[in-house]
Amino acid sequence: MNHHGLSSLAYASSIIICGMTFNSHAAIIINEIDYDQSGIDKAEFIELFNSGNSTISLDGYRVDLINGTKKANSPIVYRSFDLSGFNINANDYLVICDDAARVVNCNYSFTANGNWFQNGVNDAIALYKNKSLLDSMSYEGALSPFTEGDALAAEDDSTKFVSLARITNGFDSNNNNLDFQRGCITPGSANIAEAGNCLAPQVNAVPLPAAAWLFGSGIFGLMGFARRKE
Ligand SMILES: [Ca+2]
Ligand SMILES: [Ca+2]
Ligand SMILES: [Ca+2]
Ligand SMILES: [Ca+2]
Repeated sequence: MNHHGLSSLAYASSIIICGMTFNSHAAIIINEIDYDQSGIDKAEFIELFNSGNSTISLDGYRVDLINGTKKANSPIVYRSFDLSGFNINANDYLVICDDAARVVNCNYSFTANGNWFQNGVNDAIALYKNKSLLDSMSYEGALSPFTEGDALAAEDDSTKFVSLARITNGFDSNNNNLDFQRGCITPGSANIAEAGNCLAPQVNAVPLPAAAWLFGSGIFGLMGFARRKE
């Protein structure tokens, strides 16, 4: 097969991947994200939720973080989390963070020294099981194919103790703008809509053994650059 033929084949494959249907009944969903805090972002986290009625093994699951700004039509995965080896019980959560001393209920911590979760504009987060896209959202703008339904209007706010959270907790209609709004920071517990005054989140009195999670988790970071927005 000549070079031109290979390119055509790759192009056809990408069309099929982009046209892949979302699983509207995926039990594991992206439930809350916090990518922006005051000063250097050191308490960023991702919260997943098991909306099903049984424990689910995350073998083969991964979360990708996607930078949409470099080239409009070719978003770049800048960080990826392999979740193999973890389980989530029914109606329970899994929290991914950098420093477990700064994020309560963190299950999967690693060392990035903050700023590992880009602030936008138009970035995205996606949950896969093997090659199937189970759930995704873009933030601070649309980013195909990761925006579900309408692009989210709400943004994280570094001046308040807020995140982007599913309100109602755990509910996924596959429309980012309907499903997410600003919430008070609640890693590892049910989301609460922002109602004017969110209190500073609690942190772990006794941090989880971060190093043990790190070496057991198989994380691999790609191009972990980050930038701040004012
Ligand atoms: Ca950030
Ligand atoms: Ca925040
Ligand atoms: Ca979804
Ligand atoms: Ca939560």
